[in-house]
Amino acid sequence: MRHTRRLRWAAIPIAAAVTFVLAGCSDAQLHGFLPGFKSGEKPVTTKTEMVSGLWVTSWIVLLVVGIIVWALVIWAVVVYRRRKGQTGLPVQLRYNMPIEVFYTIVPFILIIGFFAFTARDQDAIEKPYANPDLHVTVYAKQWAWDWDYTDDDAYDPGIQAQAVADTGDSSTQGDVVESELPTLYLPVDKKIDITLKSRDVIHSFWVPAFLYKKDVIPGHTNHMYVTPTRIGTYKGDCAELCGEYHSAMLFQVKVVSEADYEAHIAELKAKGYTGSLGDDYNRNNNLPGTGAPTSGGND
Ligand SMILES: [Cu+2]
Repeated sequence: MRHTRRLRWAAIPIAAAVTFVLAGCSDAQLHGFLPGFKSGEKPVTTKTEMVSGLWVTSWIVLLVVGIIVWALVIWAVVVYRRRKGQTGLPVQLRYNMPIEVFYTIVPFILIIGFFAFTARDQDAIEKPYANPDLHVTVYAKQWAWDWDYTDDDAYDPGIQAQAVADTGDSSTQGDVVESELPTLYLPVDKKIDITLKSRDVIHSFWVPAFLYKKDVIPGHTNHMYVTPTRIGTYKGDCAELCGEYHSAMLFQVKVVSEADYEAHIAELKAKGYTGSLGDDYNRNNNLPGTGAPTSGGND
């Protein structure tokens, strides 16, 4: 009787504390501080909730394991510490079957669990769209990006990030001119099939706010399937060390309304960027399957 009453008294502050802690969580905290989450705003793409769910759940499980392990370590250190007057080795314990079975099976179950959930989510994220609304081809090149708006017969050649002129002001040192960054326009709420191709070496197309990146490999076509859901400008990087100016291989993604997207395409066409900047501009055309060159002639 006294025991249950004591439990009841303990339950009230615990419940209050848990409610208080969770209610005080911002959107960023609930999503494990991953980029792109803002209170009261939609996720950046249809897939970011899934990625953050996997991330946060993994952290919670691993923290629980960590707390148990740390508690056991501290307990062993405190309870079995050497006391005054003790000499020699303490009683040695080995071949304890129940403990060995326990610490083999528990990590095994954890690894199987992490694998299963990761495989399930990756499968969903990588699944090609059966009927994409839009096809875009991204060409990575040392050290910038070309955008090919395949369905709209327009393209946009990119240059590598330009440093802001050095005025001696240390606060702008190392900044880049944002208006000159290669900028990929994507219409909001459309299923977009992004084809990823490289003109030279291995690069990686990474938009941190999309919580996903994909390597761009010469001679191999990759895809990213994305449905952006929040209008905005998002930073992008090349995430694969690709040479001297890898760090200048920056870009932006602008998620815009359909009207703004159409306007941008019209703007590109007005500049004369009609058609496509296709594989012909790849630096390495001597790739398996291209058929050239077949023999080592000097002609
Ligand atoms: Cu690169």
